[in-house]
Amino acid sequence: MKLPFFRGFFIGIALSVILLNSAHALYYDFEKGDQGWEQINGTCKAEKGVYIVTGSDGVGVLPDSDWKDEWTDYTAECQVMMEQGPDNMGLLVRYQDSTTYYIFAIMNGRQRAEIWSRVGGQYTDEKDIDFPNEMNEWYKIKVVAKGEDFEFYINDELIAEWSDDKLESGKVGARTYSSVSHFDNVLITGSGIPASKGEPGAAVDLATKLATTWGNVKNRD
Ligand SMILES: [Ca+2]
Repeated sequence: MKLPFFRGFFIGIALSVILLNSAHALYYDFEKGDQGWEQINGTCKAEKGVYIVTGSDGVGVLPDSDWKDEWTDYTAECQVMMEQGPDNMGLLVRYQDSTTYYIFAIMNGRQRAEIWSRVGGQYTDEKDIDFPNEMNEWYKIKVVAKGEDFEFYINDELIAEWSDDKLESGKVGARTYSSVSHFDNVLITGSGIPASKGEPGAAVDLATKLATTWGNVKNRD
């Protein structure tokens, strides 16, 4: 009578491991350089374990070789810190080229967060949210993109939701406007996105544990 119970128990654990870790990530911690990130505008460099973007319209994006256009829905997050202001630092999603993307930015000068679109060079201020913020302080910003629906988080708190259909696909980048800003721990999860070496959660190690667990389950037969 005990065997079926234990078998179910172990299968349950194995399935939990699969479900908890099905979201693999692209992950950039910049500890060993820029990890192939491409400077588009302004000055972008990896230094002392962070990615520093400088300029009015300073833009760096992850390498094309890491990305597939079919990854339209994803969650992108990073940590940001403004060293010199006064304007803004932001995460880019659905980035298609140097003139076309969505921006989620913390604006130091205006003390708020702002959502912008830029399409063919045409900027639109889509949404503004009051958000007091300070120089030299790290913030975690996150965008969830799912079809035409978007969620925006700062320090894991949902601060805005928005729907838009202008841009259906595109990768992730970092941007500054009239600031020197630091970016770190860029993490992108979503369906089909593979595991990265060193990503939080160490998916490869868990896969090994999972195989062991399944082996144990089989041995119990
Ligand atoms: Ca780092």
